[in-house]
Amino acid sequence: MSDDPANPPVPSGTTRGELAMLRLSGTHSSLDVASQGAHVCNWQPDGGEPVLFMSPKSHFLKGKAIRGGVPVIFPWFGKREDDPTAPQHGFGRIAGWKRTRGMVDQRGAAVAEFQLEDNDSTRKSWPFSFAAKLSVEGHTRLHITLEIKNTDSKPFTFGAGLHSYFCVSDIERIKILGLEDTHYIDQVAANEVRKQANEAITFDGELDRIYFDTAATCVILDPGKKRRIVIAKSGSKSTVVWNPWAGKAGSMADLGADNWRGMVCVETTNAGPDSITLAPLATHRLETTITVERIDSA
Ligand code: TA6
Repeated sequence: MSDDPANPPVPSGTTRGELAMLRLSGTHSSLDVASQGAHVCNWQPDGGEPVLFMSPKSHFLKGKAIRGGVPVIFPWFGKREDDPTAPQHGFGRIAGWKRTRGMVDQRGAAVAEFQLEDNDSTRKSWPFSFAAKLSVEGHTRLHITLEIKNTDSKPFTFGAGLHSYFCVSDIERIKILGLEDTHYIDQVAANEVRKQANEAITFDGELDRIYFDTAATCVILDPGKKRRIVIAKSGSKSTVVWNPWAGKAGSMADLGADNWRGMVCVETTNAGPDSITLAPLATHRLETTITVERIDSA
């Protein structure tokens, strides 16, 4: 059971703030998922600490993005070039998804499924018919799949992401492995394209990068928590790494100047040049699998 103030235990079929929240306690881990955004808010292996970061200042209000967990980004990543009024990261994370499954299965895995289809509101900002399904399994690992089906009569192109926030001991003490020698768009340097040296990613200030042409598994090495978090993926050729640092965090009401040290985002995405074009009736699957391994403090 979570004793983390940012992730108070919630019984299954309950609410957090204004949002319906499903809580499932499997044989190996517990899982909280909000129906708004089909948003995985907490995954905690039994006997371990929460793996996903949740800001203690996060709102749980209808129509507002949740600051932490795994926001579902769809049908665009970041800002809309053609419509500055459109919500950043699309409507997927703030829409009301329909829960179609929620149980602990016979293996003891906590499993849930959510569906979202186009409606008058979505078509106003994105004039296409689609069927989206978010599946999550919390067991010895956390496995999340976002399926997008084109139910329209014409092709469409979209961006997407599983925008995972991870709990870390201290952003200045962790390393991220897996993106060595990989090109990235540097979103804190006028979107310049740069190349990661043959070394791990470390943090000494705001960092916001869209690594592209990469299907690599990433590892968050966290000696302070004596653990490695392994993030494997499929259906994605881009990985976004982000920490806002003190300045930007201080300007974010739902994060605050004293919560940025304990988080890092390593996001499984179709972002930047990795947008997806689907023909009618075609489906795209974006998957992330998160595993936690104990290490001796390095
Ligand atoms: O994680 C990459 C990013 O696009 C950053 O630029 C930052 O904006 C972050 O997403 C959070 O976005 P949000 O709309 O949730 O504040």
